[in-house]
Amino acid sequence: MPTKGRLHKGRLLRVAALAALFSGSAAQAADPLSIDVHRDANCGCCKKWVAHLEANGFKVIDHVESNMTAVKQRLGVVPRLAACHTAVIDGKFVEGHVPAAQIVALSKRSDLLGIAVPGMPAGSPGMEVGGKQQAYQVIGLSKTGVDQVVAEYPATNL
Ligand SMILES: [Cu+2]
Repeated sequence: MPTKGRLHKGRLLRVAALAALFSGSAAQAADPLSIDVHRDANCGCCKKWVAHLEANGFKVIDHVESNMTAVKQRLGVVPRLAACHTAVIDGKFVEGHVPAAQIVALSKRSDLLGIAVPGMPAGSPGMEVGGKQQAYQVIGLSKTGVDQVVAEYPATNL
């Protein structure tokens, strides 16, 4: 049955391509991007980051956690990339104060386990403190465990 198998696969690929086309336009129109956010109850900057996501069209599912260290371990956030809150979208982690635009860009990166803004840099979304702006990077963690810079802020010509 090898011939039959091949035909079937080709048809599946076409259906997948069509589905991708349709879901792309649907996300633009009505369907907000849904993201799970895990945070500590007393985290103020986490709530401000959630507000940043909502302002950018995300639908946030809020989870108040008692043990964020355990959550990060479960979701594959390595300690060197850790910040405060940990979000999950489409099976990938989003750690710390990542700008919404980078979460949208993450959907095209099947090579990454997730992205992070380590620490709590001033001037990142949710970390606005009197107009202070620290330079920071958005780091992607590859499936092979390698860090790579996916974006730099404030935006340069990278
Ligand atoms: Cu924070």
